[in-house]
Amino acid sequence: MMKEQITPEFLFLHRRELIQKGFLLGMASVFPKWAFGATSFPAKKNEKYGLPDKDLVLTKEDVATSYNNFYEFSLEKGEVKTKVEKWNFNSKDWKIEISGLVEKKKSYSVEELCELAGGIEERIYRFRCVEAWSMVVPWTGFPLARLIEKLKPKSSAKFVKFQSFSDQKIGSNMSELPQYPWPYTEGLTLAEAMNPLTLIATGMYGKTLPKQNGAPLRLVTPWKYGFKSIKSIVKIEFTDVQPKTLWSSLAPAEYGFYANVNPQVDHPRWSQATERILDSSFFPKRKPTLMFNGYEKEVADLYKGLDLAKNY
Ligand SMILES: Nc1nc2c(c(=O)[nH]1)N[C@H]1C(S)=C(S)[C@@H](COP(=O)(O)O)O[C@H]1N2
Ligand SMILES: [Mo]
Repeated sequence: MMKEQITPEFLFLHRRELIQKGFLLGMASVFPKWAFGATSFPAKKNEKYGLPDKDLVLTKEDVATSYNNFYEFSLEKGEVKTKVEKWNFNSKDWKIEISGLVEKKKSYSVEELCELAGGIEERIYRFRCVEAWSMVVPWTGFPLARLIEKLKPKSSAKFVKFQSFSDQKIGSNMSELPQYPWPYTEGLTLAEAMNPLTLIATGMYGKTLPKQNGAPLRLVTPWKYGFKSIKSIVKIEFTDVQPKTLWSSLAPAEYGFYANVNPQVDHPRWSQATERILDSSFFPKRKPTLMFNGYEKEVADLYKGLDLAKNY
C-alpha cells in the first residue's frame, strides 16, 4: 500500500531486468529505508495524522513518559517509571501469541509482526484517560487492520481479545492487588480493530516504547478512554464472544466494554465534560472533551444503532 504508492513505478515494471543488472541493490541505498516498509526508528511520519488541532501542542516527552497508569507496577502514576527499572526487558525475547478463530495461529516476535503489517509509521493522536486528563502523543507503530488482514481471521471471528504479560516477577504490584483478575485484558469488536485509527504502537517520540509506556508493543485506540489501550501485549486472540476485560469485570458500571470518550455521559463518580491537558501552557484551565475524543468522523459509523448513553 504505502510501498506501492511511494516506490517509483519503473521499479515494479522492470523489476526482473533491473535485478539482472544489479540495479536494485544500488537503488536500495538511494531510497530511504521506509520506502521498503521498514521497521526501524525513526519511522516515516504519516501526515494524515499530524497535530489534530492547531491549538494543541505535543505533550512533552518527559511528561508522557513519567506520568503513567500501569497497575502491574504501581497505582502511583509518578512511581511507575522507577518501578519498571528492575524489569530486565529485552524486546528480542518477547513473543506475541496469535490464537483463536484465525488462520495464521503462531507465536511471533515484535519484528515479525511489524514486517507482516508492512512496516511502521508515526502518527500524532489525542489520548484521553477516563480519569479526565489528556495528552497529545506521537506514536510509532502499524495499523492493526494491516496485521489482521495478513492473519486471516475466520468468518466466525467477531471480537479481538488482548492480554498483557502475566508474570508476577515482572509486575511487582500484581500480588498487592489480588482482587484484580490478572492478567490485564482488553477487547475490541473486530470492526473496531479493523478501523484505520486502531494502532499497535511499538514506539513514541521517535524511539522504541519505554517500559513504563507498555514496551515492546501496546494498543492505541484514541477515541476510547485510555484504559482500552492495553500495554505490553503477549497474546491476541480472535473470538466469537465479547471478551471479558479486566476493568469491565471489576467495575462494569464504571469501565464498560466500549468505553468511547463521551462528554455527555459522566463517570458515576466524576464529570467527563472537560479534561486537564497534561502540562499545557496553552490550556492552563480545563478544556471541553470532544465526542469520541475528536474522532467522530472516523468512528461514528461503528456505533450506529448503539445507545452510547447506556454503553459506557
Ligand atoms: N497492562 C496495562 N495496560 C494499561 C494499563 C495498566 O494498568 N496495565 N493502564 C491503562 C490506562 S488506565 C491508561 S490511561 C494508559 C496509560 O498509558 P501511558 O502510561 O502510556 O500514558 O494505559 C492503559 N493500559
Ligand atoms: Mo486511564
